[in-house]
Amino acid sequence: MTFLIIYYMLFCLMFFEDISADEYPKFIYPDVFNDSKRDAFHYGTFPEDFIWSTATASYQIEGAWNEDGKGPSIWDTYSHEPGNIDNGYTGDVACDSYHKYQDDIDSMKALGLKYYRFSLSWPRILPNGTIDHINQPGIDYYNNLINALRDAGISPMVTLYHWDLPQALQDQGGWKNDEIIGHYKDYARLCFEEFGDRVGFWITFNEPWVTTILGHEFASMAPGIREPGTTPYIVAHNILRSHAEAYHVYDYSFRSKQKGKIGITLNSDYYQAADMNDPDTIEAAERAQQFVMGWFGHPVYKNGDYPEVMKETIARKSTQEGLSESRLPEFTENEKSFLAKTADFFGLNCYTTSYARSIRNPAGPLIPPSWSTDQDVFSWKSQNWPTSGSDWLRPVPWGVRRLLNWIKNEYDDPVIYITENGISTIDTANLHDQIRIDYYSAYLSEVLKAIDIDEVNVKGYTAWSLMDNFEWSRGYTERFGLHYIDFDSTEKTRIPKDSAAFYAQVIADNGFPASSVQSGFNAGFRTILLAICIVFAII
Ligand code: PNW
Repeated sequence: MTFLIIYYMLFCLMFFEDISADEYPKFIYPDVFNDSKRDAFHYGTFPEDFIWSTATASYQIEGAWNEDGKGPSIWDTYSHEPGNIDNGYTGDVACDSYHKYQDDIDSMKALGLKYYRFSLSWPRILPNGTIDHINQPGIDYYNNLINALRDAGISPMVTLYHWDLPQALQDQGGWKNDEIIGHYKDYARLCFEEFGDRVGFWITFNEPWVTTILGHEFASMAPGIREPGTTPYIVAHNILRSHAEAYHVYDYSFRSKQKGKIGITLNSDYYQAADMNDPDTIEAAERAQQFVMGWFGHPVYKNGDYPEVMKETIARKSTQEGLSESRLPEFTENEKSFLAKTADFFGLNCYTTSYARSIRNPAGPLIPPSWSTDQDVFSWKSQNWPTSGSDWLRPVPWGVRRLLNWIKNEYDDPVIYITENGISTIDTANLHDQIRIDYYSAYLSEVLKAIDIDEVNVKGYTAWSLMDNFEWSRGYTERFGLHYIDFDSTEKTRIPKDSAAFYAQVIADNGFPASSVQSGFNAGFRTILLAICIVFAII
């Protein structure tokens, strides 16, 4: 009789386990995002040929800022200026990847990665920015890195410009001076010549919005210029024209032989209308999206020109300000056709979401004109959303799915590679980063919904970042890495966090196959129960 009771209890327990396994984990952030239609975790696998990658950038990891003939970049200058970076940190040594790139590759191998996104330091290759002087040790460094990656079975995705402009070019006006277009074109051609036989993916620019707005309006990034109103629009204009030059050089002189792809990486929050019943608010959210992503996306992926709403708004305000021309520069017809459709894929960096509503009483004449005020949009983040180590970043998983759909609809269904996604924690030696596992789980589940349900053409995903690194103005206080680094140590050992094991499993499984619904614990536990039941049954 006792046996029968125990047997029955065990049987019930097994059944109960089964149910709870099916339910788990339904919501990653159950207290905040628990709409079962919108937020339920989506199991499944990614397409067969899906690309899994991690990313870094030259200034954030390399160190060796003045070694082997490298010229200074605007980030060397900016970080050496007291007061610009938290705690006076610099990228002088950073992760020391200039010397320890093999350690980076070893950690990629442990993750099971087949792709790695990194950037080239322009002043390491061209110390004064121009091809008048090529720094051979710089070329050698990237050749060694690329060859070692390929030996490890890892394909490089190379960003030409991730913000570390040669200081010598900044001294001539940087992105404000349109002579930079020719220099960028020369630099790009040299990189295709030197490395293109082994590089399948080229990204011309990383996040031009950051260079233009954070670099030239807010001054919170190098070159630290605060000239709102016109300068950011000129900077963006020159970046776009440079992008088009690089695309055509590749297309005309290298594509047929090297058979790679070339695109650009744009960043944006998803802008959610704060009131979906108010047309004015919906319009404001769309306007914000156009001012951030459309600014660059519209010319490159549509018709070589800025979004209508930007052209119209900035022209109108410029007239009100008494200017004879719009602060937003115009492309000539030739430039438009040269710029339209200059990307083989859409590189997307997405981290977070904002609410948006329109500002009904736009800034008066006392407020100087700026990109920020041109939009007539107020945007903010809900205090209810989970937090991170960065004030600008709150996890909002459903936002990435909406942003992917926005891109699909706006730009005629392009191939999309997510070239960055990730979350920060504040500086800590704690390797148990459940916050990062939650973030990646939730975001990847939404990306998979976009692929499976919405048929968005997402072909790859890149985690930012392979390892903790120099987080720009925040120095080493904010950490995005799958690997922890003690920046006070000379070894700078790359130590995997829990999120590294998690990401390795996602890569190995190519997603979240339904069988992984049952955690290892549950599956093991149920096997033992089953065995005991059988023994009891025999008795
Ligand atoms: C990206 N924002 O930058 C960059 O591509 C990386 O180099 C960087 O480390 C990573 O994201 C994390 O910050 C951003 O304020 C910096 O909205 C700031 C913002 C967005 C992206």
